[in-house]
This record gives sequence, C-alpha cells and structure tokens, in this order.
Amino acid sequence: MTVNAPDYVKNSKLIAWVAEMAALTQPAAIHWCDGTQEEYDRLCQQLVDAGSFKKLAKRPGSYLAVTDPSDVARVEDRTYICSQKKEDAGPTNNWMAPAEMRTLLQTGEKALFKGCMKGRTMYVVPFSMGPLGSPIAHIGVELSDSAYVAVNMKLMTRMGRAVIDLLGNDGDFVPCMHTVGAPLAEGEKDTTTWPCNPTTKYIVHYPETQEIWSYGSGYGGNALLGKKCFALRIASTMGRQQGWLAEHMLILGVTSPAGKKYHVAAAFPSACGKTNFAMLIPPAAMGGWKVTTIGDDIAWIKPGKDGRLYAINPEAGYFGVAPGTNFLTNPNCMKSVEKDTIFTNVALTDDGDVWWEGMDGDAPAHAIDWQGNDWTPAIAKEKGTKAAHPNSRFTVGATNNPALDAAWDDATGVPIDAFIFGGRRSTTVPLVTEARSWTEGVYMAATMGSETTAAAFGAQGVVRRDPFAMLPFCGYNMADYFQHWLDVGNKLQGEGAKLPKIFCVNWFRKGADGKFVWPGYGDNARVLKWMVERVEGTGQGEGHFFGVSPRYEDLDWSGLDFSKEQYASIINADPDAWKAELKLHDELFTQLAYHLPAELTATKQKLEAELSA
Ligand code: SAT
Ligand code: MN
Repeated sequence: MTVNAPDYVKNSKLIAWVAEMAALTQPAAIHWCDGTQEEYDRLCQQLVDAGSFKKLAKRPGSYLAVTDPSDVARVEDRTYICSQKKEDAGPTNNWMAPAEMRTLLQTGEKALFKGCMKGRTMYVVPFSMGPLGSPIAHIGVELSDSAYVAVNMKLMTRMGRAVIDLLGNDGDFVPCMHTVGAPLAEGEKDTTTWPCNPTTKYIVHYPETQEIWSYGSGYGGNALLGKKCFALRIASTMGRQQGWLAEHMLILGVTSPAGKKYHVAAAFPSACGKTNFAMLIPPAAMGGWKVTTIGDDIAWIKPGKDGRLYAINPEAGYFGVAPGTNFLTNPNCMKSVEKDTIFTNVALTDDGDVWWEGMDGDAPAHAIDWQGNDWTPAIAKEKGTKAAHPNSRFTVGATNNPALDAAWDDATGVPIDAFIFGGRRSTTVPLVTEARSWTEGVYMAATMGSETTAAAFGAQGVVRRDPFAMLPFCGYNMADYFQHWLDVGNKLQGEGAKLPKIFCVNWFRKGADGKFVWPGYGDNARVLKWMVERVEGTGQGEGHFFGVSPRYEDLDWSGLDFSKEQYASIINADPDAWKAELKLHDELFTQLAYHLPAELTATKQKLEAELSA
C-alpha cells in the first residue's frame, strides 16, 4: 500500500520504515499526525463517536476513557529487554534473545505483528522528547493503531509536523511500534470501546538497535512509548554510551524569599507522589518560598560545559494518578485538570463530571464506576468497590499547570543542585538524610526500597528493592547502571566540578496507630528548605552512621504544630532495624553480584562498621 506521506515529509528512512511496517501490519489506512489542535479535536470526536471517549460537560475540552479490566497498569512481567547477551539485561529484567523475539513478533509464521492492524488506522506519531532542537533532546516516531495513543501523545510530548521538519532529509529517530493487538476480520466493525488483547501482551526493547515493539495493551506506559519505553529504558542505554543520565525523576525549581533559585531532581517509584512534590505549594507561614515545576516523572541530565549537570523534562505533559489528588494534596494539579484533560478509569458523575476516591468534598450520591456499573456510597460500603481504579490517571499538557517553571521548555535545561531519592516505607528510613559523599549517595539510591503500589500489576504494599526508582525502567544491567552513576560523578569530580548533593527521604513513616506521622504534601517544603540551606552551606544537622539529618531545631516549623516527639519518631534510624535493613541490601547485592561495583560493597562494609561501633 502507498504510505500517503504528506509533501513535507522528506526523510527517506522514515518513509521506508512506515512502508515496511504497513506491509507487516496491514492497516486499513495510514494517518500522519501533524499535531494541530484541529487534528486533536477531530480524533477526540472520533473516539466519542466510537463510544471510547465521553465528553465531560463540567470540564471544557475534557474526556473520559475507560479501559478493558485487563488493561489498567504497566505489565512488568510482560516487559522485555532483548539485548544480544543476557547479562547485559541483568537479573532484574526479563530477557529473550533478539532473534527469538523477532520470530515471535515479526518474522515467524504466526508472528504477532503480521496483520495486527487489519481493519484499523495506523497513526504515524512523530515526537520530540525534550524541547525541539535541544542538544539534550531526542526524536522518536510511534506507529500505533490506537487513536487514544495519538491524542495522549499530543498532550504528553512535542508532537507533529515541527518534529518532521526537524528530522529533515536524514535525521535519526527511535522507531516505536505499537499495536493494541486486536485486528478486525474482513468487513468486521469494531464493537469494543477499548480495543486491546486481554491475553497476550509484549512490551519489548532492543537496546542495541534502539527499537521498541509493544503488543496488546493500550494503556499508559505500555502504549505511550515516548514515556517509560523510550525516555527511560532506551534512553538509559543511550546515556550509558554517551555519558549522561536518563532518570525516573521529577524536576523542580525552588526559590527562596531572598529570590535565590535552586533546582532539584527527585526519584520516587510510580504512584509515590512525584507529581504532588513537583507541584507543591510551600506553607505561607514559611514566608515566601516558591516551588515551580519543570517535570513530574522523567529527567534527562547531561553535563554542561561548566561541569554542572543540566536537566530537561523530555515530556510535555503529565500522566498522573487521580485517586488521592485534591485541593489539599495538590491544588496546582486540581487546577491543571479543570480543562483540556483526558481522564482514564475514573468515575463519571450524573452531571457530567469526573470523580475519584480522595477528591474534595462529599462523594457523589450516584456515579458510574470505571467498569461502567452503578456506584453509590452504599454500594461502595457494602461491596468495597472503588469508583475509580486505584491506578486511574489524568493526561494533561504541562502548560495547564499554574506552577509551571518559566524555564521548563528551555533547550539548555536547568542546573541541578540536589538529587533526592525516596521510597514508600512505613518504618526504618528517616524523614531525610544527606549523603556524605557521591558514593554514599549512590549507595543510598541503589539500595532504596519501597512498598509496591497499583501502578504495576501484582501484589501491593510489599517492600521491594527499587534502586533509583528505576527497577522497572532500566534498559540494561542494574549493576552496570550503578557503575555508570559512579563514573559520571567520578569524572565530573576529577574535572573539579561541584557535584549536586544527594539526599534520601521518606514521607511515609507510620505511627503505632497505622497512620502517617508526617503531614507531607506542602509541608515537604520544610525539608526542601533544609536541603537548600545545606547546599548554601548554612543548614545545620547531626551526623549518624548513614549520613546527616536535621535536628528538630534545624527545620522551619512556622505554621505547623508538630512536636519534638513526633519528629523523633520519623527521623530516627533505629540500629536494630538498620541491621535487618542491611541484610536486605545483601540480598540485592547477591542478586546483582555480576558487575556490582566494588565501591558499593566497600561502602556497605563501612556502614556496617559504623553501625556496630
Ligand atoms: O503507566 S506509566 O508508566 O505511564 C505510569 C507509571 O507507572 O509511572
Ligand atoms: Mn513514573
């Protein structure tokens, strides 16, 4: 079939690839996305007509999509790193030999991608991860048979004709193949509102050839391939080769009352509050601190000529968790989603608005839950059904965010002053600790643990090691990734650069009553302020075996009633608990023994010695 490329497409590699993929997948039509608002509106209307989107009367330009119950989160057990050598994927990734995977997906007699788009339109979605033309940015092209993917990519990335123009005749791009894996028979009309393959899913990465192949899911990180697949798994391997970092980090700007501005990048596992932290509003009583958002999920960080690390947000929108978001936990987010937002798997109210557990005010008397059933508070009480899926999401462009940083789209990025690593731990890990060195900071990040959440399929609430919050997202051997972090630091230090400080935080300690002790959200600004003071060299703290933590008197308590006893219960590092914790680090290190940096084992021995002293 002819690929129907518009006149402005001059890149022969792109045209040839689209032709090859069309021959493989056999779509009924090909649509080249130009990224215009007009196109976005048309595709959304098409999704409304098909019954896949509901237009929301209460939120201008906004829609609700509900998925197949089998397709609500990332599928880590179906996610593969297909490097030539198994050890290059490492023990924490699923691996299959590239040739074997290609047989399964492309070349075998029953290859899944053969004819997988029959009866559907193939969307050609050109996108830039990062500001157009930025030296830190990279380009991808996603081919997808999902209009939901096309419109989400418009909100989440810089998408459309400008990217094609940037590619020119011979520019390079990362090819991203996606199908919902639900071909239609000759003459069959699609009757499903969420096409996907409920039984077969593959999220596949070939790091050596920098390709992504995703089959069977239409949801989030499985299908919006610029996000976790490209910006983390593929980009982490690019970064390793080229000396930069692709991280699961938000980026924020923090400005002191004196007008001094700092930049922080922070890693937390999925659904642990990165979006809330990136948009936080410091308590007014603290006297004029301000936080602005550069990104809420992913950071690409490259060393600049001055030896500092510069970060961009490769994305252009937020794909955030809805439940628990309200005017207390994240007012900027609530304002962001008032219009021009796509909601997925939240509940629909009778007056044409959305609702989720933890929204402000009373629950609606009646709603339609994410599975399409009647929902009332009484039904919820009786059957325990949630109106919104715990991993329900909103997709919204960054420009809707009232706290958007003025430099969020700057091609040079912002210089990073501090890295933060945080997990969800009800015990053991103190509110905040500063690492005494880059190596100890890397150790902290490498051994981070977190209680699992609904963002991935599987049991929730169990502690798993999640090094750098990258466990599901590192495109190569995790031990080599630790070495890469050490190498980046050592190289810059060797060149005389001042490295960002590294902090470890835990907002999630619980008291004997099972409730969170730390108020979190806006009050996290108190911890942020201490970090800034540490960067400036004015902040005080107390050293312990693990690093430096603030004493009660070192934090700004203006406007918050939080006792010394409460504070003691979340800042303490209990030696017995830590002896047990270090045993868990052993398990991780045993798993990652192949290529594990000797610097990290040495750091562990040093910590053990200090703990026993
Ligand atoms: O599904 S996504 O990967 O986009 C969201 C997340 O898990 O962080
Ligand atoms: Mn994430």
